[in-house]
Amino acid sequence: MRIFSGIRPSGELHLGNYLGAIKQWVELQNNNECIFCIVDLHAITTPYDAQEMPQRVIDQAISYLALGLNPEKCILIVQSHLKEHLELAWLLGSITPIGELQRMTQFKEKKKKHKKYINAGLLNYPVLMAADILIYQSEIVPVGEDQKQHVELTQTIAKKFNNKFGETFKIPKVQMNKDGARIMSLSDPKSKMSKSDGGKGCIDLFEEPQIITKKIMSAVTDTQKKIKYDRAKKPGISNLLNIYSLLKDISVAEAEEELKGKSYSEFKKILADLTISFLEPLRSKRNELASREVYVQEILSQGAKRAKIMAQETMDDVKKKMGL
Ligand code: AQP
Repeated sequence: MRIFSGIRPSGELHLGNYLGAIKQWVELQNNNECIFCIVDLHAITTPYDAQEMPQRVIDQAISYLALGLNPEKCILIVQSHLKEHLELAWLLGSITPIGELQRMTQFKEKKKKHKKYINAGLLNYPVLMAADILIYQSEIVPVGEDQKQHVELTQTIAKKFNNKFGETFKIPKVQMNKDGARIMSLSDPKSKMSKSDGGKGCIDLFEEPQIITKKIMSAVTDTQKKIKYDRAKKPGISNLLNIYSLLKDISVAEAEEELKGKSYSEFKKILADLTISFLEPLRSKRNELASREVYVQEILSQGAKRAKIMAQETMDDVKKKMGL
């Protein structure tokens, strides 16, 4: 299967990005043709620092490698290195109804959050995302739940194009990791863990162990005592159980069984230690790679060369079909 997915270099990668997306990528690269992207063109649709961007991109590539992406098994690219993504986005924009874009949940949320930064790029984000996916004739898009709506819009756009101009694009399917699809904020377990929220609710993958412990120990729970999964009534504890079961690769029911009789603070301490020991080897790998930036740049430039061949093939076909 051809697979595509990406993450914005808009901050440090967090546990939600890992459990929702990257964990799946690491498994999928073994038996599929995967393209994983650093979507910097999407990152400029919300406030960012242009001076910091080049380093953010390289740091994210280093993190991808440290987390287990293997350039011998997958293609790693930076979105802005391939102008074909933008070219296709413009063409797809011409068949995408504005109403579809205006009803996207992410657009509505980001519009509320960045009141002084409501730009056309933010509205058009899903069209560029559709281009990212369709340009490689991707069949599967592994993402967290928050991106499901955008992949569904990609399907709509692809079908519309195929109907109007003739069979061109494969229709991609969304793939979500059942339990990791939505990791919630530790400080507000009704909102998703998010890079730009940072702070107490978000565990960065490479942050200091003492800080991880502090954040988990102060995670919002409830006034009861029982460690039981119930998203509606016990969102905090359910989120912690979810994280625990994913890090241990066991089911939530097994996690409940293991933790039976423990107090909330005992559970939090166990989870903090587990998270730290899970992340420790990844941190060492990242530190080791941090001194090899030239090697990492080379991986990205090789990735761009390989991806360009696929992207150009699709662009030639699309332009011909559209009479351009
Ligand atoms: N909390 C989450 N739980 C599960 N999956 C998540 N993802 C993000 N947060 C969670 C998944 O990670 C991938 C990359 O997302 P992104 O950074 O490109 O965009 P995002 O969804 O907007 O991520 P953030 O962390 O919320 O970033 P900001 O704050 O910059 O907008 C996607 O597959 C996403 O589903």
